[in-house]
Parts: sequence; structure tokens; C-alpha cells
Amino acid sequence: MNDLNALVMAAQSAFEGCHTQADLENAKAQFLGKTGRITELMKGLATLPTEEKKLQGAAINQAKQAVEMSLTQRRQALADEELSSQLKAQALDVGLPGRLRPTGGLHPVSLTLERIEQIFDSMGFEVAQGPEIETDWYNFTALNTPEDHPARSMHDTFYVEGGYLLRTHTSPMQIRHAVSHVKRHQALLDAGQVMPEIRVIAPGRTYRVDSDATHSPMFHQCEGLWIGENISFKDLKVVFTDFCRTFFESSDLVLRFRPSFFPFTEPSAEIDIQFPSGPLAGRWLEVAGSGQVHPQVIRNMGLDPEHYMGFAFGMGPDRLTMLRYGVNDLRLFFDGDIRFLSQFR
Ligand code: 2U9
Repeated sequence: MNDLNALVMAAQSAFEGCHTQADLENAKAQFLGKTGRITELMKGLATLPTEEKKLQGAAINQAKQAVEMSLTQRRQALADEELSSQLKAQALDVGLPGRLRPTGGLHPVSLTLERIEQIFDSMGFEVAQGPEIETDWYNFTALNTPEDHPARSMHDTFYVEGGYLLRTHTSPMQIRHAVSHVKRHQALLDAGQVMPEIRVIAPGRTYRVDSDATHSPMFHQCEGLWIGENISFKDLKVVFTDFCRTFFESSDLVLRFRPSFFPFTEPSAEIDIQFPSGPLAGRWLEVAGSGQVHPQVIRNMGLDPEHYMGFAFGMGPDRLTMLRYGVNDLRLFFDGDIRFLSQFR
């Protein structure tokens, strides 16, 4: 019996000394293999008398089971060790910051245009969009611009092939919109009835031969037009004051309408604003031109200026963006430098 105990202990310590599954299988063969020590003991039973065989056989079987159990335990322990070292090698550092996927954003001037459209939409204005390559009629003549007006010169306007030009303002779009509005309601007008009002803004790209810190050959404009039976300068003041206060988020912003001249409006006014506080406080800043639409322009829309009247205004979203964000060079908007542009997201 003592010999068997020693044998079991020898097997246990041999198994403990194995650090790979392969070594463990070799050690197993020494005890349980065909010529292993336990197997040899079993073979030896054959020569013993029956009673002795029973006793010895039971004792050897017990020892065999103990050896098999310690083999199974060592196998499991080695498998656990292998798994945990594998997991350690493949471990993820969950504290490592993720890789940021860069996302795009709207251009600051697009943000301004969206803002303008949203505010005028809330006042019932439609948004009209149209061609950037225009005819002389829509860009100049329909807007009452005299044949010899300097704006028509090659120094100020980009002319393209076929007698077309790059629109110098978005007014041609307003004429197009007004003409189609009038056509749509021609039956009402013919019957002497009142036509629904024209209330529209025209935002978009415009072009002039000009380039310095405050002028770019391509720039943006947003013009507005409200025509009805009795739309006056008073309405212009209400609408534009409301717009400026909402746009600049300043409810006590003040406006000044300063007499001016444009061929398409009469009377005409430049609009200046003054902030009550903040870095721009106390200075008059020009933000728009405006006026009552000239009777000849009303006529060019197909309307009778004795019955229909209204106001128009024009502003530069580029300049509004500069004022809102405190940018001092217009060219920054069009250089395409992502370090500048990504600040407005
Ligand atoms: C129609 C009739 C009249 C639009 C107007 C201005 C005055 C004006 C400039 C300001 C700075 C454009 O951004 S800017 O370069 N605009 O001063 N624009 S009234 O008048 C119209 C428009 C359409 C049918």
C-alpha cells in the first residue's frame, strides 16, 4: 500500500513538473501507458492467488484512479494557463482614445444663408433660386438701369459668350419670380380682382470685376421683394428691423435709414445698424440697401404701378457673416483653408 501511495505521489509530482500538454502526455505514458508503472502492476496480478488478486487489484485500481484524477486536473490547469496568456496577449486597451473620423460642416456663409432663409420664411417669404448666367434684360434693363450706367461697363461686369453675363446681383431672379407670379394670376388681374402678394427673397452667388480685402469677384447676395396693393416704406422698416434683431440676436439693436440712390428703387435708402453693446457698439455699420420699387420696374413685371407698390432690399451675406463672427478679411471665406473654415461648425 505504501508503495502505491508513493507511486501516486510520484505521478502527481511528475505531472506538476510538466508545463506543456506534450510533456504531460509523455509523463502520462510513464504511469498509464502500455508499459507504464501502473499497467505493469496490473499485469503482475495474473500470477497471484485469487484472494490476493482481489485485494491488490482493488488497491491498484484506486491508485490508478488517483493518478488519472491528478492527470485530468493538470490538463485543465495547463489549458486555463494557456487561455489566460492568450487573452493577455490579445488584450484591448480600453483606455486608449478612439480614432476620430473627421466630419464635414457647412461653410460659414452657407450657415448665414440658412439663417436668413429661416427668418424670412417665418415672415411668409418664399425663397427663389435661378440662373447665375443672365441676359442683359433681366440683369439691367428690367431693373431700370440706363444704357450708359457704369455698372454695365466691362470693368464692372463679367460678360460671357453669346451676349450673356454673370449676374451682378440677384435682382434678375426677383424679376423672373414676379413675372411668373403675375402670369399665374393674370386671369384675376384681367377680371379687375386683387392678385395675391409677391413676397420673396433671392439668395445666391453674384459676380463683379472687383477684388480686395472687402471685395471678391464672386460674392453672395440676398435680396427681398414684397409687392401688394399698399406695401410701403413703413412695412420695409418693420420687416428689416425685425430681421436684423433676430439675425444678430439683439432685441435693442437700432437701425438708421439713410437716403441713397438706386435705379430700381425710388425713394432709396442705405440701412445702417448699431449694436447697443459688445465689441462693435456705438458705430453705425452699413448692412443693406433698400427702397420703394421704381414704377418702371413694377411695369416691367407686368403690373400697373397705379395699383401695385412695394419695397425691395439687398444685402451681402458675406458681410453679415464677417460682422456676426468678427472676421476682418473677406478673402478668408474663399481661400478654402480648412483650419479657418472648421471653426464655424
Ligand atoms: C427688384 C426690384 C428692386 C434690390 C435692392 C439694394 C437696394 C442694394 C446692395 C447692397 C449691398 C447689394 O450686397 S450688396 O452688394 N443692394 O443696395 N438692392 S434695393 O432692389 C430690387 C430688387 C429686385 C425686382
